[in-house]
Amino acid sequence: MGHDLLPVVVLISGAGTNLQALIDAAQAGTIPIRIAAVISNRPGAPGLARAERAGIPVHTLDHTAYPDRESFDEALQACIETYDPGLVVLAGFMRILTPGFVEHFAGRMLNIHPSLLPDFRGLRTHERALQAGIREHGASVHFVNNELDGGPVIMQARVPVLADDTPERLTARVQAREYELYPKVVGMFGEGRLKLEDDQVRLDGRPIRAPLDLDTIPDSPREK
Ligand code: NHR
Ligand code: GAR
Repeated sequence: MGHDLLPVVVLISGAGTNLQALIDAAQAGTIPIRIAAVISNRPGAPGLARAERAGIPVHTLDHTAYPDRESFDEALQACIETYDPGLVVLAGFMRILTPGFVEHFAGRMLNIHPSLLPDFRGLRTHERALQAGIREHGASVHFVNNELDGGPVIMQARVPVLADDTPERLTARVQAREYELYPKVVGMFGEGRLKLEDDQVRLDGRPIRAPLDLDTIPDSPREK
């Protein structure tokens, strides 16, 4: 116990509150990972200070300094590779990644998306969910592939939409669950329990036939 920590590189663009949840879980020893580095595409992203405070190396690769997406992604890949991570985690990372980059990290790159996928891919999900009048919303963690927000979903957290909701209140309700959801999935990946094989998510070697639900996760085999 406490050994064999999976090196993880986290990509951010903003506040880094999901990064903070991962830092806290790693520091508490509740998930077997080590955050090897944090990289932001936005100079001055508040999440960078969270990493620095935790003693984690940080890098800023400003996408506006690159002539095209391919050259940005090549630089990003080179920076990530210096840490030889077993997992790349997108945590509020706002740049669409090119096919070459995605293929390089296939099966070892996760994203958290603020909706119950496949509903509301893309941006401004909370606003769109309210406009659609749905009763239930949430967040999803998925393996990243070249279908934007369309990679195989691993686990979801559900929240109710309330009658008098505003986008702000709904966002806060979803994000509170994200801070449980993302460390849970990253921890399971770190334990070697999650794999992607032929576009199929496997938990403990068995294909999952639907996304897992944070509130009803099966026990790990050794706990049975
Ligand atoms: N890249 C690939 N290839 N596949 C995915 O599933 C990805 C991805 C990169 C990021 C996160 C995603 C989300 O959870 C993500 C998933 C940014 C945009 C976007 O439109 C869309 C989806 C996501 C992140 N970005 C604009 C762009 O031109 C810039 C928007 C901005 O800077 O505010 O890259 O929602
Ligand atoms: C999170 O709610 C995440 O789900 C969402 O942005 C927020 C990032 O917050 N991600 C996306 O919208 C990806 N396009 P954070 O920087 O405080 O973790």
